[in-house]
Amino acid sequence: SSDSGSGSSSGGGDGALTMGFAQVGAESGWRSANTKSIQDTAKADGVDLKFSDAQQKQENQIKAIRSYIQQKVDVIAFSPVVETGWDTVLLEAKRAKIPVILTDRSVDSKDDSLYETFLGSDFVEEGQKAGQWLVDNADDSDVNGDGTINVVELEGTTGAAPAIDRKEGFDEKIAADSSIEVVASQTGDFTRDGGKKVMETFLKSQKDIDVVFAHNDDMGLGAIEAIKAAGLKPGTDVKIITIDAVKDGMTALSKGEINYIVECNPLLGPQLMDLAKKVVAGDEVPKRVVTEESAFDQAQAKEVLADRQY
Ligand code: GYE
Repeated sequence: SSDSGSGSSSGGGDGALTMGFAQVGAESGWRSANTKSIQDTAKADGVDLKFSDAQQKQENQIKAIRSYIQQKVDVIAFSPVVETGWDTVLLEAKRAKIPVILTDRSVDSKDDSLYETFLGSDFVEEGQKAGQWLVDNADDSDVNGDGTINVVELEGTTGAAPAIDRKEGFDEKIAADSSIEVVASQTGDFTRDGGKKVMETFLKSQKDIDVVFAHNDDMGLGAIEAIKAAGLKPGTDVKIITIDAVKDGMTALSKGEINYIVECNPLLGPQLMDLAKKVVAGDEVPKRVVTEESAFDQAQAKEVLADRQY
């Protein structure tokens, strides 16, 4: 879109591009890899990066964005912790003629002139890949052998795009097999501790859990701890499907403690800096840039583990 952005050479002072980045937090291995990618690329590209960690709180992100507006940065990028409630602050950025790039997570807004572009994964597709794997492996996944595949779901942060979309994609695919049933679903806030605590309550409240679907590796890793503490064998007595494919997740997958991981690529730094330079220069950029990713079973995890960067 047109009027926001080009020509604002303020902020840096020395001519360097100044970016204000409002990060979600440090809730997961994925997030740490994402932060490192952004910081490393900014450094390598000579981008003056102002970085803030919102500790998974929207109000902190809004505060950070307002301070970037006040500091007259050249471009604001952020990964919105939840989908809704951004219009006011994004309008403030627009009025200040500071372009905004959504990174990793998107917003749910009717007005798409409030941001230049959205760079990130297709979370619905990730959920679909997870659900499709379960449908394809349904016979092996009825661990308790009672004809029903009881799935417990560890959801990401309530209201976050990846939590909403991954659930949607998963549900869509498992609908093809009436023996698969999600018997309980609760948020673990994308953290290892959250996943562990929710899994502990599931293990008490649910009978015959066959499968855990965790919206990220960290919650799946927390669930593994809870499953072991209950005297069960993760990956065997309870099948586990997760999303991200960070090193700890891939290690558990190659050890047989997780059964399938859908990849979500956190290394968004290079594409983000590229888009930022174009946006600030007033060049056209696509409204949506989707990251490429794949998925891994246990054998594939063993093959790629040694080369995994994060
Ligand atoms: O999957 C999870 C992180 O928004 C894609 O956030 C990201 C998700 C990622 O906490 O581990």
